[in-house]
Amino acid sequence: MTEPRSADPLAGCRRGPEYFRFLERDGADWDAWWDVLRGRVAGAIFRGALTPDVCASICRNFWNSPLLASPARAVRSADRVVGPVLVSAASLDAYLDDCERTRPEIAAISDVPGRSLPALLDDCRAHLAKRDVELRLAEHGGRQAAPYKLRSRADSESFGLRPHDDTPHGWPTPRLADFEALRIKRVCNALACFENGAGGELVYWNAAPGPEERRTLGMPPGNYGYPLEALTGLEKITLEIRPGDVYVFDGGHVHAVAPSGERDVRRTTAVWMTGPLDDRTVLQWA
Ligand SMILES: O=C(O)CCC(=O)C(=O)O
Repeated sequence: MTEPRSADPLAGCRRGPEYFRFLERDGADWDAWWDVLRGRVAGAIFRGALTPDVCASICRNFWNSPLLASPARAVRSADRVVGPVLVSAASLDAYLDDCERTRPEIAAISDVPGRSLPALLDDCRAHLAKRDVELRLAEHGGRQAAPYKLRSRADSESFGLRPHDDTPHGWPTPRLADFEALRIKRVCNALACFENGAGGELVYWNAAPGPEERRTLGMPPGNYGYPLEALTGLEKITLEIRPGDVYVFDGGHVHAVAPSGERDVRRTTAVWMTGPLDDRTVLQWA
């Protein structure tokens, strides 16, 4: 069977079945996480890694946060964010200012009874340390990035996030050129879901476009979303995302958040980026 003509520009950037899949586990499995970071498999999802009580407490803190009142740097009006938004920061210094401004509030929102996200990240750090790999926050000029941001999206009719990738090809690099995170070998997205209604799945296409494919599609450097026509006919995974799930995936593959099936949806997550800087260091930032 011939592929639809529109899928041709991305035909050369597919991966085989051993790679293009999500490992699915009940609870956290840091070996699986490590397999994603070192490029053995596209993604991993840990179902119920956070308990319903932890998720409910974090949501309560998030929706009551004083920093939510002015989501000045949110990318779209439907977003509610506590934490920095790197891609829309005016400069690296402005981003780091935002990291420092929001750090105490992010910690306070996450500080709930039970095993919360910081405890899970400590486990991940300890697991990597056993492999002689240091997990640390990305830095610049002695200042540290945020560990994650908290974000809620409220779309009901359109994609919660349009198809995009998170490689540096799509970043506004001149402003951020000196950030060490730009030098990582593989960009991975990591998330923890605290609440979600119907819909809002992660849609993940078998295409990891590089600069050449982006040029063929007519996408200038820094362009964010892929045209939907370019994805027609491509293999994809649609992954249900539930409260309590923690997941990580290769951010070089085109991915999107599906529309919600509800009128008044809250899809609230912690979001961060991670990836290996070298054989001994994994960076984390938001
Ligand atoms: O919310 C998700 O499941 C995916 C998030 C994502 O693609 C992003 O933040 O770039």
